[in-house]
Amino acid sequence: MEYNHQSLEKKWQNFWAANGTFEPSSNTDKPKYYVLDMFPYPSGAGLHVGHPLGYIASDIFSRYKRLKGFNVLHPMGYDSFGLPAEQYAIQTGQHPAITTEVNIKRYREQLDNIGFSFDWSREVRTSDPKYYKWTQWVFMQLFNAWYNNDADRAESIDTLKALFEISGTHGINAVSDDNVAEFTAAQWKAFSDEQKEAELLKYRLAYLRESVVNWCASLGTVLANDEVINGVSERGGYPVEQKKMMQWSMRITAYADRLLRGLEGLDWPEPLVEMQRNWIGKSVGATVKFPVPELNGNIEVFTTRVDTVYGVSFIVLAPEHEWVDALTTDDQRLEVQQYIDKTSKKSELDRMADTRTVSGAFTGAYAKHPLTGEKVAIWIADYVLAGYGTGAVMAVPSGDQRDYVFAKHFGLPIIPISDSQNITEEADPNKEGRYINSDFINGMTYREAVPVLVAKLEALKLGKAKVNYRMRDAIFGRQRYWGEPVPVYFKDNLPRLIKESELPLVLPEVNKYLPTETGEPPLARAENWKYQGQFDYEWSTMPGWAGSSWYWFRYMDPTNEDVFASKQAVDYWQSVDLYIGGSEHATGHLLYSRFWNKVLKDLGYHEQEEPFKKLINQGMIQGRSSFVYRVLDEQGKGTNTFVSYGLKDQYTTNALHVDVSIVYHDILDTEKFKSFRPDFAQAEFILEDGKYVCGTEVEKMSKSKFNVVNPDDIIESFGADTLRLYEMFLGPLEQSKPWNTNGIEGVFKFLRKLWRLFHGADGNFYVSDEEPSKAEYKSLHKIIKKVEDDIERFSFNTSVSASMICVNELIDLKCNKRKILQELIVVLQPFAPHITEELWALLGHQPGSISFANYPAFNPDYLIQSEFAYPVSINGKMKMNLSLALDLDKSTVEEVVLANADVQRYLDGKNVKKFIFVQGRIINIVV
Ligand code: ANZ
Repeated sequence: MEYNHQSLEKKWQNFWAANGTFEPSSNTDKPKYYVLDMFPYPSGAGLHVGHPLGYIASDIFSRYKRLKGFNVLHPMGYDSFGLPAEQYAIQTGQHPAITTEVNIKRYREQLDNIGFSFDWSREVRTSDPKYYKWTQWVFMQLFNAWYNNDADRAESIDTLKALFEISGTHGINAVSDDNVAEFTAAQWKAFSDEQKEAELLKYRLAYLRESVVNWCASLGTVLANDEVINGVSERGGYPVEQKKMMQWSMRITAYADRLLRGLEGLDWPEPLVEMQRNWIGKSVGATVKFPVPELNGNIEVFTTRVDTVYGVSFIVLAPEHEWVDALTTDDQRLEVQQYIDKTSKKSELDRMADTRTVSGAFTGAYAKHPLTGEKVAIWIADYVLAGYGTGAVMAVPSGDQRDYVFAKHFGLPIIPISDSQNITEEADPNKEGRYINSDFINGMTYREAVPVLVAKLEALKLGKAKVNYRMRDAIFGRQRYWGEPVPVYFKDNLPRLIKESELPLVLPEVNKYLPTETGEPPLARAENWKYQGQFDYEWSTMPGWAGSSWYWFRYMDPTNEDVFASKQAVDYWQSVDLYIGGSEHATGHLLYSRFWNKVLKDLGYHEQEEPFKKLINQGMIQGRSSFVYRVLDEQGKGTNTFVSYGLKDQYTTNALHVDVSIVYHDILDTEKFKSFRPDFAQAEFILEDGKYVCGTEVEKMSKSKFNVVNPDDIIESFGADTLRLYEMFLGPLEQSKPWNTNGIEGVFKFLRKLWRLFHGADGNFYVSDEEPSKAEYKSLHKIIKKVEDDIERFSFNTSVSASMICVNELIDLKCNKRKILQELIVVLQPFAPHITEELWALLGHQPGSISFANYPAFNPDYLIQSEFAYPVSINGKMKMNLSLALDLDKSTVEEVVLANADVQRYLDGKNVKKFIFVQGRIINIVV
């Protein structure tokens, strides 16, 4: 029987599906292991060969863990709310639910073809009301919670209300908006219901407030900072402006320190951990107040260098700072207004990135230095960001580079603060400078000065120590249709939750997927969509990250209608042991998920501080594009002639992408090329050696570059097992690497060789029950150990090449021993599950699946070399090999060799003159 991948792979895929092979048992004393993939957004383009890379790796690991005796949860689902389906709906009027359904079907077929061991009975779809009911429920938990700094955890909002009842805001240590009121218990009790609600909203973990957002008018929505690249939207490249809007936000900043501390215990790639650290951006410093007598208040700044306070020569506010208007004098008003207009067009990222241009405007006003009492000019400039610290800085041109450039540009004073450049925390204490020009820190070093200054400012009530985080609260809303409705309605202009029993709040139908004429989000179009027939619902929907911030819990108990996941399921599966996905989610998804996980833990729904113990980022598979070279005429216009790569420098040409499916080993199929595009029908070719050679380049895999390779095509020709092995064989998992089909035949050949080990020369299945030789055992145990070690450290490419070597060795040894081959296929099963399943069945293990065999135990004794196959020569001519124990002495060897029947035949009765023996090397008989 020949190796027929097509029928064999389908057969086993159907078998696994029909038998629920990969549904983990709920009744087992096996240890659990949870392997999770970042679930895909089902796009219209389907999967290309780059997408399954991570899924193949996680599948190999899942299958390996099953062989190792674990009860493995390995689920898959779809992150199915998202912009592309909605953009398509806007263009075509087709409901995004329909587009999504079609795309999911296509994804599922493609995934099924690859033979993954997913437990599809647990599939989730974030756009399914049965799922988003629980996303809405999580939102409710956040709305009903506040962060108690004293307890360092979130608590029910009821405990805050109770504290207000007893002692008002006195002694409350909460994370909240800046503008919270101070009140006594009596005042609280006297508040109207609306006043109470408005005040509580400033503490809730999910809250509504006016914030500056990245508004993208063309997309009709607010974008997160990481969705804005160089001032335009990541998707579509539309302009983005800064705008103040009422927005739902999530108080992730309450968790800044826990998110930072939690990173310590995680087995994650270091660059990813570093990105999260930077994103959280912890800064230890102080706030300092600069009184403004005219306004009867203080400008507060945040500084990491309070020691430089004597070098302050001006103050800079962000253009959006709430005091700008009040401070600006009539003389300066026009200039200030023009400056504000100009900067409002720049995104925050642009403002941070732009370190070359110096710009700003003087408000005409002055503040008082808190220690010297001197006048300090107040400026505005866009290098100061409204949302960081206090949105105001004390400028020290002698200490800070940006302040220095600014002072030089506008001719502002530069006050020296020390006798040396080295006056920082990191400086060598021996060389460290000392302060000058300062009342009471003169002569001190940095380390001495900071506590003295902080104490002094605190005593004056003009400053205090402060830890700041770069991270902001996360905007939680989109003015779009295709997302989860927020389970909130408005009464007296205040948001209120609908009842839990009213979940899910189902996405209503609308006549168009666009904002209304008055600029309200699409949900405002829904007819008769009011809470209790009278109150408006929230019209924005949840952002893309809502559904993915808790989905790993739902897989634990996907059909439960009473809770997001039962206590029993959560206690059993706990958290994800291995998470594999792309590095593009380094900050967004992975921070939000960690945040929601912590909130749900604080509220008592589970006990894990972190959701993903180990994480691996797979690299990207890039495309390998092919090019043809169109000859240009004198006017630079394209002709109908195409010149082969090696000759192109003799002409003026224009390189064009050509579809990789009509190029074989870099040679163009010229006939197919003529039908590739109508204008190529008359194409003529200048060939080299009778062939048209294409140029190549490694680029992102994308339709527009004609370099997309569909896994279905590979599977059709070579099978899923070959695809799986080949994707791993391409190189280390974490690295990016180009797809190059040229090597795939080699992998396919390897599987055919494996198949042939189990079949006799007549093609029939045959294995021998004889006891294997030492050499055969050695080959087997080498691969048992190698694959185990490799899989444990996620080095799959080396496993594949070692397996190829092993099969070659066994072929050389003509091994067809059951005892060897049976264990070999268990080792290879995670990589090539179909062929091994078939061979397992042929070996007689029916019914059943190789998925639950035991990974063979490695025995190091087999690797110790105790025998050697000596080449035996007669008069220097090699005649045969003879295996002998390595520890035999010369006389014993001589005795054994000369007694051997084959040797006797070669000697043909001649007299042995000399017996040469080199231990572990050769035997030579001289006659
Ligand atoms: C005076 C000073 C002197 C500063 C000196 C630095 C060096 P981190 O937290 O490490 O990023 N700053 C404060 N708020 C800002 C804002 N909203 N936009 C732009 N810059 C802001 O850095 C904090 C430092 O960045 C603060 O310390 C402040 O400048 C500036 F020799 O204050 B410093």
